[in-house]
Formats: sequence, C-alpha cells, structure tokens
Amino acid sequence: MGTAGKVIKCKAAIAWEANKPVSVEEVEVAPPKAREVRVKIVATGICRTDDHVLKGSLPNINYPVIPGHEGAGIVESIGEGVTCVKPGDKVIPLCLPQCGECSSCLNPDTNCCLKTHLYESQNLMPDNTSRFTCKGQRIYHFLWISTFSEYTVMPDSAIAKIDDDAPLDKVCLFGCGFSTGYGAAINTAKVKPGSTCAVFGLGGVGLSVVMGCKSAGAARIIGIDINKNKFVKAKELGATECIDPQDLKKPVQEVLVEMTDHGVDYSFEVIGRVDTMTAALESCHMGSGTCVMVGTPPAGSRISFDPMLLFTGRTWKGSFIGGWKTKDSIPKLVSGYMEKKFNPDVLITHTLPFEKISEGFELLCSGKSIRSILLF
Ligand code: PAD
Ligand code: ZN
Ligand code: ZN
Repeated sequence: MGTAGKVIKCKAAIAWEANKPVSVEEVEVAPPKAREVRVKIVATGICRTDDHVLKGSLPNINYPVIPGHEGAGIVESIGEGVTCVKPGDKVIPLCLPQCGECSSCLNPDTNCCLKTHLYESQNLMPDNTSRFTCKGQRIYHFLWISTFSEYTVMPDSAIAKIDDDAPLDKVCLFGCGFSTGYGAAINTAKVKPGSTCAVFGLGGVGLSVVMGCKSAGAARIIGIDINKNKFVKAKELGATECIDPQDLKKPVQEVLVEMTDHGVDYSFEVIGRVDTMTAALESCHMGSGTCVMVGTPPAGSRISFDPMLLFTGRTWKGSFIGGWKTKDSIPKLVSGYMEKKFNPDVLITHTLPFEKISEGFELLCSGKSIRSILLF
C-alpha cells in the first residue's frame, strides 16, 4: 500500500485534559514499529469507559490522550515480525490484550493478561514512545488502541483478525460492550437455566448482560435503572421485570430480596458506583448467590460492606471484558454474529459521522442513546 512506512495525517478526537469535551483535530500517525500494526478504523462505538476518561475518573490516564476502545477496521500496514494479521485484513483492536506468554495468558481460568492497562500502563507503546503527534505535541494512547483516530497503531498482542464479511459498523461492539456484558453472564457468573438474575444498569453493557442471562436460560431477569426509558429495550431483550429504585420506599436490594424468596441467584452491577455494587451483593441469596462487578469502579474508590454477606456464602466476582481471552474469543464471537447466534445490532441507537463525536457523548450522558457508532 502507498502509505506503508510513511506518517499518515488524519482526523482524531483528543481529550487535551480531564473534564473538557474532546476536540477533533488533525494528527500525525507514525508507522508501526516491530510487532506493531497500523489500522484504519472504520467504525467505533462510544462506551461509558471513554466518558470516564473524559471525566478523569479512570486510573492512570495521561493527557492529552486519544480515547476510544470499541472499534473495528482494516489493517493498513504491519511492522517487522507481525504474523497474526496482514494489510487488508478486517480486525478488531483489543482493549484487553492477549500476549499469550504471561502467567494469566497461560492460565486457562483467567483472561486478565498482565499486559492490561490495569496492571501496566498502556498510555504509550511497549517501547515507551507514542505514535501520535498533534501541533508538535506528543499525544498519549489509550488502552494501546485509541480507536477515536482514523488511523491508530497497536501491538500485535492487541489485535484480532475477524471474518472478511463482517460489517465493521456493527461488529465494533464486540470490541467491548457486547462481549463484556454477554460474557459476564455466561463466562463469569455461569448463569444456570431456570435461575433468577438482577441487572443493575441497563446501558449498552447491562443490556448485553440481559442478553447473556436470557441465552443461558434464566427464568427471571430483573432490570434496575433510574432511567425508565431503558425498560422498553430491556424487556425486548429478555428482562421479565424492570424496577426504578426511585419509585421505591425501601432500598432496592431489600425489595429484590422480598420479590425473589430471599434473594437472586445472580446479580450484576453494570453502572460503576460503589453504592450499587454493595446493593447488588446484598440482593443475592445467602449461601448460593453470585454477584458480578462489571461497572468500572471510580479511580481510588473504596468499598465498605458487611463481611457477613460473604461469610454466609455469597460469591463476589469481577468480570473484565466478559472473561473472554480476547484474541482467541472475539473472532469466534464475530463468527457467531455472522451465524445469527446473537444480535447486538439492537444496542445501536445512533450512527453519526466521526466529526459529531461530542454529540455522541451528549446522547450517552443525557441517557438518550444506548450505543452511538461513529463512522470515519
Ligand atoms: P451506560 O452509561 O450506557 O449505562 C449505565 C446505566 O446505568 C444507565 O442506563 C444509567 O441510567 C444507569 N444508572 C446510573 N446510575 C444508576 C443508579 N444509581 N441506579 C440504577 N441505574 C443507574 O454505560 P455502559 O453500559 O457503557 O457501561 C456500564 C459500566 O460498565 C461503566 O462503568 C463502564 O465503564 C463499565 C464497563 N466495564 C467493562 C469491563 O470490562 N468490566 C467494559 C466496558 C464497560
Ligand atoms: Zn468499553
Ligand atoms: Zn498475557
């Protein structure tokens, strides 16, 4: 390709500092170094985690940064030693890498590769340099993949080749939202047929949890949200009941325990607040209930809870990108989509040109969208 080995100028959205909207700028994207890949992003979703970056509530982010982590695109060029993809391949960048070599990657029971940002910063490429500049200034990467740039560079451990026929404007959701929620239900909780589930937060990720619970055969799926507009889609996707905690005279966890003969079998926190994390734990059945934390805890937060809740046999777990070993699993999930095994398209409420990214964040923050997809 004509651009291989050259710097590419393109559009990207930069968060210059926390608590400011992103601005669309022209950036320079350097060619990939050894074991790196440069990708032309075609479509990217906006996940709440990107909004956490804008608000400064995600740990260890350096500014200015190009956020975005729910993208799909086409390989433009590869650096020396890359064998897993070639120019022209359709790919999904992985916000959780799978290096294949660390103790987590070698352990079949976890997907938490030690190259994750939550363990080791991914604000720069592995050689500690950035591939992005804007107005002469170095711009940081986000989770190694920065999908809010038309061209972006990532290590080859953070990319997965997908089906040649996959529609990139839809399957970008497999990069985060859908895979995270669906996997939290089927991999992390291992929801059993006939069980009762409660899902706190019915955004793009929470609704994907609802889909996972439904496909696992849950008999009752109770959706909880303070925005009643989310209930219609939740019911369409399998929620059997929906509750707005603001309508209740008692805490929602007490109501759930009463509604379900001493508590639910599985609860999921998909908001990212410490009060709802403990409420979700408290709504589980003694002895057997499992609570899964999916929402991202605010940086530096601490939880205080009654240890008797765990002493009496409840299980509290976290789920990171749905427990999937990403490089192995995301291509299979995309194939499942192509075979119509599940349909996250229903989560896409808005499709916008990339320049309207700030409108996409406003739609998310005002509760009007589930997922907005930005097209380059
Ligand atoms: P979203 O903002 O689309 O959905 C959150 C939902 O929670 C909205 O519908 C809100 O109305 C609702 N809500 C807010 N406050 C309350 C409350 N007090 N009680 C009940 N409902 C409430 O976000 P999303 O679905 O994109 O992401 C949800 C969380 O999951 C967020 O914290 C994000 O950072 C996290 C996430 N985690 C992973 C992971 O790997 N664990 C991956 C992707 C996203
Ligand atoms: Zn996300
Ligand atoms: Zn690893």
